[in-house]
Amino acid sequence: MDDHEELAPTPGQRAGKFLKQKDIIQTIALGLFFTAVFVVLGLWFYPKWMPEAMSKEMVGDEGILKWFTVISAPIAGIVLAISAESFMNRRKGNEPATEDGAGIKTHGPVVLIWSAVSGLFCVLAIVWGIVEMNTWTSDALTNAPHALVVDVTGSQWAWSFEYPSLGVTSHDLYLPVGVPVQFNVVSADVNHSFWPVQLGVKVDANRLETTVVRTTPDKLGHFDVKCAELCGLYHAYMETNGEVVTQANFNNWIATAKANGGTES
Ligand SMILES: [Cu+2]
Repeated sequence: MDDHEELAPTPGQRAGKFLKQKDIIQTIALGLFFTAVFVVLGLWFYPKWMPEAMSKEMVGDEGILKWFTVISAPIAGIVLAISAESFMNRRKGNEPATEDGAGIKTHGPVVLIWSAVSGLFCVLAIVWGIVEMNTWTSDALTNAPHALVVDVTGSQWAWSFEYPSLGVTSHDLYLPVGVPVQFNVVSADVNHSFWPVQLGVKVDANRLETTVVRTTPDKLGHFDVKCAELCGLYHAYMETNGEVVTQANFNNWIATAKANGGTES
């Protein structure tokens, strides 16, 4: 007769047993592998495909994209690992299953950890966003008195730019390098979204409501101006040319536009 009672396994023993299973070891290994792949993609590969940063705002935007790829890598990694492991252990052949597999049960601690981690990411995203936005706002306010004002109007399906202090209107967006710029964005018809890509700015263009957004281009060269809000049939073609030029070239451009009666296409 056995007179000592069988003790229930401790949480440590249960975890040890769980981690010794072949499919669990494989899943963890795959998870680490996929995580490493996503980290490499986030830090090395994606940045090569990102548009050139031509303002501090764009450098900030790209930094956020990069780091969010990295911190979400383990989540994508583990989800992909579980999918891959399930796929590798799928039933093969034509014979139907003779019995059901083990049922999936709710596991309190896992639900708790998963919710806490997801919640933490959301809080991190919100705090990061608020800090970035505050930095931009205080920079913008410092720059506001000597900013070049450009009134941006979106319409189906073109952008037009008016420089009220200079008496010039254009369909191309010319900006002098190193000069803070304030865009007053509005729409003449439906909702559009003003997106000078390389300047790291994207803001909705609404009818009857002006939205102000600011940046300072710090690199010479071409940038793309697009519409980022589905606005009708030719939305995809609603893009135009942007140029960051030297102050001298900007002055020449303005002078030429004025000589042409204040409009430059
Ligand atoms: Cu559009």
